[in-house]
Amino acid sequence: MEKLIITAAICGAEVTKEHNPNVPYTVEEIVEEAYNAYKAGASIIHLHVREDDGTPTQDKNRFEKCINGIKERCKDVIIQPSTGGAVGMTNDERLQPIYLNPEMATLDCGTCNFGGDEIFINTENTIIEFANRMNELGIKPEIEVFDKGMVDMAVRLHRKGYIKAPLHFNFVLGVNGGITATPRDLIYLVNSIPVGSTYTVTGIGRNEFNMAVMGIIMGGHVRVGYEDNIYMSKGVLAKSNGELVERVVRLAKELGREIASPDEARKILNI
Ligand code: KMH
Ligand code: ZN
Repeated sequence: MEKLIITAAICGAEVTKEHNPNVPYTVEEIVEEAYNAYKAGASIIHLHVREDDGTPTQDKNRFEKCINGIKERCKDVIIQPSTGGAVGMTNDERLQPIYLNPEMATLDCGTCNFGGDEIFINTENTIIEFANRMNELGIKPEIEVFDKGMVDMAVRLHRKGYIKAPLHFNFVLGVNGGITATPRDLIYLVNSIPVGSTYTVTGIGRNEFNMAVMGIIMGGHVRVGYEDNIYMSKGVLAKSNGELVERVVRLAKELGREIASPDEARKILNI
């Protein structure tokens, strides 16, 4: 089996210090959390950024400061800015970090409910626009999938030439409004992607580590981090993103899967 790529989603847009005081907001905190995850074995940092008060932002300058800081501390890590941002942001707002020419960025491939009254909107034309911008800049998209129809959307846009092979998917299972975090549904997603694609598995909340194990044993890759889950176990907060990544490294070792370095991840993902 290929080595395991671990992505750390260190910050997200929804979780706050009220949920876990270690959620990073400031540039310094974000850089420190990226370093904790990298040191523990993450080769990709999935990046959202915040204002100092925790407000999610897609501001290019704020991203630049965080990316520069992360590159200084984690010299070879792959930085993957979010183009999803937070619910309610405009497309132009969301696209800002791609103009910093990152190696990767997310490409959210459909609309879904996002808990409560929230709707995360990605129309077909939005997805095409984002894919076109990323192609122009030579950025590898990570196709974000919250439900099965998003795989089909990505495959259709791939056939039309908007998304280039080899495709790389991130299956996010367990969002309120998305596909459930069950082995049955993960297998359904994995069986629906084109041969030669790669995929990462992300389980939300208490499903984070169950889904990580599925990703490890099925030959996929794994994402963990505060964006998706803030606990080590029921009621026990993770002290850092590093602690979450360390557990994935331990599980992978127990299950006989080696961990990919950032350069090995680049080869696996064809970056
Ligand atoms: N914060 C969510 C609304 C992405 O990073 O591309 C969108 C999200 C997906 O987190
Ligand atoms: Zn995200």
